[in-house]
Formats: sequence, C-alpha cells, structure tokens
Amino acid sequence: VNEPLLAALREVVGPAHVLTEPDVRAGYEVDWTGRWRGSAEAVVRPGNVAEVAAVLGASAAAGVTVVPQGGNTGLVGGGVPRADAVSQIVLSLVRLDERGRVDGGAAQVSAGAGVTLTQLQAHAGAAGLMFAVDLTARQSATVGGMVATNAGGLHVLRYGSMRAQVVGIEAVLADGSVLSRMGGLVKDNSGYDLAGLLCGSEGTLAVVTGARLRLWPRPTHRVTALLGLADLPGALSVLSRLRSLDTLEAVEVMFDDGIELVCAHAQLAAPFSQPHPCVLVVECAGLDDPTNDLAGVLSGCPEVLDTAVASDSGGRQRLWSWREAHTEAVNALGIPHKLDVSLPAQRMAEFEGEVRALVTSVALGSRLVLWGHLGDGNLHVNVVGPPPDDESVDEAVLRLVADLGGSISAEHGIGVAKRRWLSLTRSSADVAVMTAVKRAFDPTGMLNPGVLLPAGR
Ligand code: S2G
Ligand code: ZN
Repeated sequence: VNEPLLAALREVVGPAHVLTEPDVRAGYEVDWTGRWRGSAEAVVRPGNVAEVAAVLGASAAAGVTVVPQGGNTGLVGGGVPRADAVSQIVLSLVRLDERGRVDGGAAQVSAGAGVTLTQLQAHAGAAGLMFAVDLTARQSATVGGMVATNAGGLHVLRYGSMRAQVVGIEAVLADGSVLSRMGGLVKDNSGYDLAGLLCGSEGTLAVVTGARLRLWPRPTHRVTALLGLADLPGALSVLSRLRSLDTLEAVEVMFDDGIELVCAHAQLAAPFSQPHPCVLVVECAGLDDPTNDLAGVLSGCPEVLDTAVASDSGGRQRLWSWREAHTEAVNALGIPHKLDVSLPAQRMAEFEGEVRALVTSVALGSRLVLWGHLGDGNLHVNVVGPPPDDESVDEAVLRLVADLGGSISAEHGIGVAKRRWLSLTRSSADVAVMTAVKRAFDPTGMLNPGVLLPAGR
C-alpha cells in the first residue's frame, strides 16, 4: 500500500472520500457485466474541480495511473481498474453532481460530471425543456461518462449522440490545469474544437468535470408503436418509410429469441398473440399529436403483420418494457461477450444472416442475442457461452463487421474490450494522429492507460 499517496489524497478530499477497504472498493472495481475487473490502491471521490486537479497532482507525484469513473455503466472495461496494472487509483466523479440553473433563453444547462441522466432529464423537464439523449442505464449513467464515451442511446436518429448536445466542456488535464469552456456560446470558431475532441476520449485525454449542454423543446405528444414483422429486410423497408416523419425519435429492433428470453427473465407476457421473427419499437413525439401521421405511414407498410400502439405514459412504458429488459436478461444468462457494431444500411440484413451462422460455427452451443438501434444501423450482438478470455467469437464478429464496411464500436466505445481490434476500423494514419494527440494531452501516460489506443501509445 502506498501510504504517502493515501495520506496526500486524504489531505485533498478528506479521509471519508479515500476508499481503501476492499469490500468498499469492490463496486467501483468491476464493470456492470462482471467481465472487466481490477484492483485499485484506492477509490478517490473529489468534491469539486480544484480537488480533481489536486488528486491528479498527487497521482502524478506518486507515479500512479488514474482511472476516471462516472456511473460505472460502461461496457468496454474503460471505467474500472485494469486487470494488469500495478498501481492505479479510481477517480470517481460522482460527487460533482451540481446542476446549474436552466437557461431557457439559450435552451442550455451546465451540469457536473456526476449528474445522472435521470437527474438531468428531470432538471430539464422541470424547466419545460428536454435533454435529448436517453439510454436504458439512465438511473446510473452520469454526464461525465456520457461525454467521455460520446454516448448514443435511443434518440440518436433525431437528436444525435452526446457530442451533438455538448456546447461547452470543463475538464482537468493531466498536469492539473483546467480547461473551462462553459460560456455557452453557440458559435465560437476560435480554434480547435477541444470540447468535441474530449467527447469520446474515454478518459484518456483529460478528466471531464462538467459540460454545458443543449436542451430541446419538450414534446407535448408522444406515441409508441410495437410492430411485428416477418424479417429484418421488412423492418428495414418500414424504417425507410418512417424516415418521412419529422417527429420520429426512435426505431429499435428486437428478434423473437431475445423477446422470449426477456419474457422468461422479466416475467413479461408476450407482446403479441403470436411471436414474430422481428419486432420494432417505434416512437414519435412532437408539439402536435403524431399518432395519425404514424398511422398513415404504417397503413402503407404491408410488411407490418401486427401492431400495438399507445400514447399514454403507462401504455408506452409497457411497449418499451421488452426492449428495456434486454441487457439485464442477457446478463442473467452469464457473462456476455458484447459487440456493439454499426453497419451500412444496405449490408445490415446480410450481416444478420451471416452473424447468426458465424456464431453457431465459431461458438457452437453459445447463446446469441441481437437487438439495437436499427435507425442508426447499430446492432448489439451479445454472445453468452464462451469464457471471458476466449475472444474467438469477438474477433470473428468484428472481422465480419469490418469486411462489411461497418464499425467495431457504434456507441459503447473501445475501452479495453475492443482495443486490440482498433485497426479494423481505424487506419494507421488515424492511430498515429490519435497517439500524437494522446501524447500532447497526457505525456506521461497517466490517464486511463490500456484504453482505446494500442499498447504502449
Ligand atoms: C442498449 C445497452 C447496453 C448493452 O440496450 O441500447 O446500449 O447491453 C445497449 O448493450
Ligand atoms: Zn445501445
């Protein structure tokens, strides 16, 4: 144990916020799926930006590395201690949970890195506005982690990912200096887009401590439809027609085997009187009731075999329940190999067929569950069966995705999980530039080493 470091950290944040007991640290040291874990000298919880800077200073002086952590809902091992690191601390941002006053005139709000998505959504709602990013981990996911991973979620097709919501950012650099660009200027072309660069940087360039975020008009009408279809090609043709609706906010896809698993795990009744191979969750929202517009488009879609529609909040929640329960149902089966991939629209149907055959041949007897954000060309490929350290199925699926012109990580980021396959999606020129940027921000490699960039960068 590095007593001088612990003493210095206690000096900065107070003894109560330097957690060293193994059972107290445990929840911070393992990821949500149980696949990624490591051991930290301590979990440190600074209460403000100055303390974050001082923690980084003490860490640099002691030569330990730092794993920044928000809500610990990440899925690629990027927010928990590395399994193979010798001296590292977890820097938890949860105490930076300040919410600024909502600026209705600019439709913006400042939020600390530790503010949860649910808290932010409620804060914006109370001011009659809406924060646009929504994802199933909303109770725990925090603003800082969502910025660091450029989180996507359920509304990307209408509002974009987290980067599109970030107007400004506050972050502490490895040398303890503070980058503060929270003024909320919508137009500021005075040089490199540092806020945009830190979105998706996964804790490797700086520690995000706050963000200035865009808010949107809060729709007064919302309608959800569950659609039963025969296959993915049918779902894709319905999607193309749905895109004519300017109120379209979500088009999520599920398959019958995933729905069956979810019904068993979450004790849910089946969504329709008979199972359908492919099911879409479609949601439209606006300042007028979009139900008739949606019904109009669907009436022109012969591919739709079954429909359930709701516009009241309880009814909508019920129609979302099968989609929202996928992650937990898969986690309950065992430690999943989670591949979060995106495909060009015209390759999506081909990919579905090939990935099912591929997983059967590479990991016979394993369980494959597919679901995702069809509107973004993003599928979550989850395989339960192979032990965590047997990554043959991960490699096979990611190579198939790359062959079809897709990305090995659509929204979850690279983290530790996908690092070895970065070159499938990024050119050597990309990696060289990203490495140069990393070196410029974090010359000693103190910030989240082992994440995103190839070893030794
Ligand atoms: C989703 C959540 C995490 C997972 O359901 O949209 O991004 O299980 C996922 O892949
Ligand atoms: Zn997702």
